[in-house]
Order: sequence, then structure tokens, then C-alpha cells
Amino acid sequence: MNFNPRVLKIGSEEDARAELAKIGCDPLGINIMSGKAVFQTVKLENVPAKAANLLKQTFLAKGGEAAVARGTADLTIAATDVLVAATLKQYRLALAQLKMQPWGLPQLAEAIEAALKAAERLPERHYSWKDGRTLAIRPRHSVIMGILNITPDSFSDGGKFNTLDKALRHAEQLVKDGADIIDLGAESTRPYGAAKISAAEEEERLLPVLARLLSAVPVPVSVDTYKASVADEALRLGAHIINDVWGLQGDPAMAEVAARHGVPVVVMHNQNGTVYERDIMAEIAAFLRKSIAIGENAGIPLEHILIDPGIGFGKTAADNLTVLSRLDELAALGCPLLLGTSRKRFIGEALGGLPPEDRGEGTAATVALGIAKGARILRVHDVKAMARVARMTDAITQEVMTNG
Ligand code: HH2
Repeated sequence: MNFNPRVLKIGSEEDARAELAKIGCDPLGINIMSGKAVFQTVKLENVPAKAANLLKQTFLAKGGEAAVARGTADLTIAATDVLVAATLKQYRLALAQLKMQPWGLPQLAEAIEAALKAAERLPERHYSWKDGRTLAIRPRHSVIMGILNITPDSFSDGGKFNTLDKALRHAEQLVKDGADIIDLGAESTRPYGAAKISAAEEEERLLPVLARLLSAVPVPVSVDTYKASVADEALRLGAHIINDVWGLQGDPAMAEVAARHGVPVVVMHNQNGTVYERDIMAEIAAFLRKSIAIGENAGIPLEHILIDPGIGFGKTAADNLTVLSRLDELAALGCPLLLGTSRKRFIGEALGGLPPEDRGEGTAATVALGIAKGARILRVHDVKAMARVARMTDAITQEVMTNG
């Protein structure tokens, strides 16, 4: 007898329903069973020991598990990280019960619920601006952000576009090649030895190009700056998106500026140095959650916030590979994910020391894997090639979802 066993990876209830339907399950049976066919592991940090014990009991009673640190049961430690491991059905039953318990368990239940919900389906966004431009971020339709650096010292295009006409011609080409957004940067943010410039200098370089760019291209233009005054001037001129490589945590006035202009903002993880006290993904997620909170407190709606792990910023080459391999963990934050790997140094290092101009294939691998792991916007230099890589990856992920 050959039963032809295969191990299926089912990541969402929608996929589970499709698989159950394929084997001819009764529709009522599908309702009962779909939640049992999806298994998820949720990691929580710093849960008070008393609450963790109740959490464990509750999940065990529903047939799931909640692993805690030694010393939790006898309360010899104050708090523990927790790994909850259960099917969606078990989560539903356990969370309903936890919502009726003391010690902050209802809030914990809501946090778990929100993370599971966000991980189940990537968020959709539809942006529109007063000038009629629009941008749609929807699952399996990757958005290409073409890079236009007008810095004299950018590491990868080395100041090739620092005259106005050249910059405009390049931007037009990027749009022809398939860019959905142009990301305009006037100060190199490169971590190794980029020249820092004043806000006045940045504006002087940025604003004349921006003014012309806005009428030269039909797509939304994002401005790569972490200075609130530069962002304010750029938005007054009509820029559409702010791309802040310090995630609203560099300049304290940035969140208010983005809120006042009502534009989407990219919040990127960044730090000085490459030392991480704990798991790097935990730190990136915590930083981005803080950025989101700063934004929301200033009046930026959650729908206007896009997140970015900041590949190459405050990270070693090995860290960048780790972040890329675990990118899907950031889905729990519920915001569209932007990924900027293009021609970066870690790609050159992984490929035995290749210069920026030879990092195209390596970049393609990061774009494809990034999309497979949930990235929705890809910030790239080689728009034509990477748009093809993205379209191809979109087509495959679409296929998995519909025909698995
Ligand atoms: N990377 C760079 C600059 N801005 N913004 C976001 N959101 N994400 C990124 O990964 C990111 C970014 C650095 O790349 P590049 O623009 O090519 O180089 P430079 O900083 O020298 O201009």
C-alpha cells in the first residue's frame, strides 16, 4: 500500500479550510476542524510568574501548552518569558477563559489574540493623496520603491545622480521600469562613515529636486529623512510619504510633523552599535512597537504606519541574515513591512567580497525570500530586475494560496 504521505505547512485558517474542502469534508465539519489544523507558537516576554502559571494551566486544560522558565511554578522568579504552543481552536478556548481571569490576564489574552490575527493575514492599505496619487498595498502584490539618492557619497550609486537633470531622468527611468514609489534621499544614512549634514544643507540639496520630481513622475514620492524640519518642508512641497530611518525616535518632533500632514510614515529600526542584550528579533519588534506607540500618541493613525527592520543599520552581516530568515515574526505587529536590502554590504560579504555593482543576484535572493516572508514594499536600486523578481515571487505565493 502506498498512502503517499506529505507534510503540509498550514499557516492560516483560510488555508486549512481550503485543504479540508479538497478532501471533501462536510462544510459543517470544515467549521469544526479548520481551527484544529493550524498550529501556532507565540512567544511572550516578561510575564509575571503568577499570570504565567495561570496561563499554563489554562492552555494545558485545552490541550495546548505554555512553556515557562524554571522557578515560575514555585514563584522563585518574578517574571518569565513564555512559549505558548497550541492550535487556533485551543487558543480560542483558552483566550476566552483568560479574559475572565485576574492579574492582567485579559490584556495578555488580547495581546496574543492581536498577534495571531495580524499573523493570519497581511494587512491591506489603500492610500490616496490630494493630488490624486494612490498606492495600494495588498497581499501578494509587492510594491517596488525605487531609490533616488542625490547624495554625493551614497555607497552604491556613488553620487551619480547629484545633478538635477540627471536625477530627474533617472527617476523617470525608475518609473518606466516599474517603480510604484520613488524614495528620495539627500543625506546618506550609510552606517560606515557617511557625512552628516545640517538640516539647512539637506533642504538645499533636497527641495529643488523634490519640487521638479513631483511634477516629473506620476507616482508617490517618499522622502528619506530623520529630521523633522526637513520632513516638514518636503511635505509642504507635496511629498507623499516620510521614510524615517530612526523610526520617529531620532527627532522628537518628527511624529507631530507626520501626524499634522496626515501622510504615511515608514518607521525603521535603527541603533548605534551592534550589541543586542537579548534576541535581535525581540529587540527589533520592541523598538518598532515603541515607534508605533510614539506615532499613534502624536495622532498618526495606525493605518499610516509602515515598519522596516532596518537591514544594515546597527547590525552585523550575520545579524542581517538572521533578521531576513526570521522576517515573518514581524507580521505580529500588524503593519505592512518594508524591506531595504538592495546592494548592501552583507550581500557582498555573504558572496565572498563582491562590490555593490555585483550584488544584483544576491539582492534578488533577498527580495524573493523577503516577499515570501511577508515583505510588501521592496526598496531597491535595480527596479527593472527586482520588479521582475517581485512579480515572479508574487505569482508563486499566489499559486500556493489558491492551489496548494
Ligand atoms: N536603507 C538605506 C537608506 N534608507 N530606508 C528604509 N526605510 N530602509 C532601508 O533599508 C534604508 C533606508 C541605505 O541604503 P542606500 O539609500 O542605498 O544608501 P545611502 O544611505 O548611502 O544613501
